[in-house]
Amino acid sequence: MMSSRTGVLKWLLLALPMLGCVGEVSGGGGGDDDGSDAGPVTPGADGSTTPSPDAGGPGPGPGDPLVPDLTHACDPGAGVFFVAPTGSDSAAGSQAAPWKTLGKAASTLSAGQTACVAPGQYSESLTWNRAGTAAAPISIIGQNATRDARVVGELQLGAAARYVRLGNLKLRASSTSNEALTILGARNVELINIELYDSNKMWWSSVDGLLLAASWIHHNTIGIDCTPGPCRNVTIVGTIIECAGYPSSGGCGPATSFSFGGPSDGVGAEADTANWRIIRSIARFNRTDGFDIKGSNITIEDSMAYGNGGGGFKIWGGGQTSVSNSLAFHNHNGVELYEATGASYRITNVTSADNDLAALAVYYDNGHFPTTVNVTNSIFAFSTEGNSISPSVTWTGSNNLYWADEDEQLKGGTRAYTKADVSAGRMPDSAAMLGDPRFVRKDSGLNSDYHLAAGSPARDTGTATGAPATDLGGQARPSGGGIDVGAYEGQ
Ligand SMILES: [Ca+2]
Repeated sequence: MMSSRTGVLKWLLLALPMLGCVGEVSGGGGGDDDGSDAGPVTPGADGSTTPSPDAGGPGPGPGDPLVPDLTHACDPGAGVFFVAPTGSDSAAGSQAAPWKTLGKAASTLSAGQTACVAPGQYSESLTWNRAGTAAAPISIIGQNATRDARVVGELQLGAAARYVRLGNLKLRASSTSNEALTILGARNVELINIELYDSNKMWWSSVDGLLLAASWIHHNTIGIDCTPGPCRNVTIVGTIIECAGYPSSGGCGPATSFSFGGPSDGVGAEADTANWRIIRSIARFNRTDGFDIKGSNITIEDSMAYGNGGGGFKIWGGGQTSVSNSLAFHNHNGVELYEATGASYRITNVTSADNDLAALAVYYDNGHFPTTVNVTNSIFAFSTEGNSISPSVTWTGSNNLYWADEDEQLKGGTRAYTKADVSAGRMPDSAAMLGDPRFVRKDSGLNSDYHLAAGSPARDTGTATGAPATDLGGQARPSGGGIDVGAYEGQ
């Protein structure tokens, strides 16, 4: 089973957006204490399996400037200590005489120092409350990028933790700890190449300054939960968040029953959240929403949300919030926004297709607030309903391609724009187009390829205004006769 999942996911990452043969992600043995579940998704872990943008999918490319390089983190030298299952906490912490626990490292290391963790299992819970500096962080790093250093228990970054880094580790809750990683009050945290599974959630609250890079969050009750917050200045890059709400013994797959809300989001950050950037990341096969982020100034780039039971990209706090170069398919709603005070949402070069309800919906939560949604160069296709907007929404933008299953392509309150309205130029966004986007491959499951076939009406019909210089696959935009509409630029 494990190797099957490994194969599927590695293939998926390398081949995205081909997405062939992915009917289901088969079950893994994530619950085993011996850690034999090596884990398939190691974006950034090694050159051979790192999905680069050129490979056509999210994930950090080699040398991604947003992903700290841990290659030499464990090189022996001044300030580098060692932890091994065979060690002793009364030892010197040298390579020849390593410590035994991460707890010893967490209570000993000071600014600029690193603990290198040897392969093996560490069954312990600990609170890390030390402070490094911006120039000299404190690091606890697994020796190998394969995450063969496994922690079973609860690792808590406490309120005094500053400039701390965790890398190359596999984390899961113990039978008594419930959580595997909680970040409560810490500042300036870096989590690099972390796998977290079989836990309640990765819990963040009162967090300011957090980088989650090249990581894999899977088979938890919630993937990442920010409750009650605040969680500010967060960057998630090259990370896959999947299978929330599924036990690790049961595998997971694309949602077949769709729902609003619910407890098992991939990312559930619904309180006091601001200044987030999601880049080259995937939320998929979560029982409810993919990315559910309520806050201001949220930016999503080069990312995917698919097979989630709720909204793929649910972004709903206001501020200057944007989704660009991203793909949503087979969710409940592809992109789900909400009215909010001062909200200005910008959707640019997004492809949202094959969603259960709408490609894009704008709802209201606690009353109506004037909300602007600027939509440019985007494809809304093959969803059951047309885009749905609540009455206080001003719909602006240009060069979008509409192809919802029903006749109404944009609707809400007293507004209803049919296919004829699109064709006749009566849409509130300018240069709107109607037509089958002619994806390279289209089927009823997850085997569609959302690149544009030759002759697609989305080819060369976009506007250069605001269009990213590369597409979701890292290819140059424009190519050919002009900017393409949607997440992919035909080459
Ligand atoms: Ca083009």
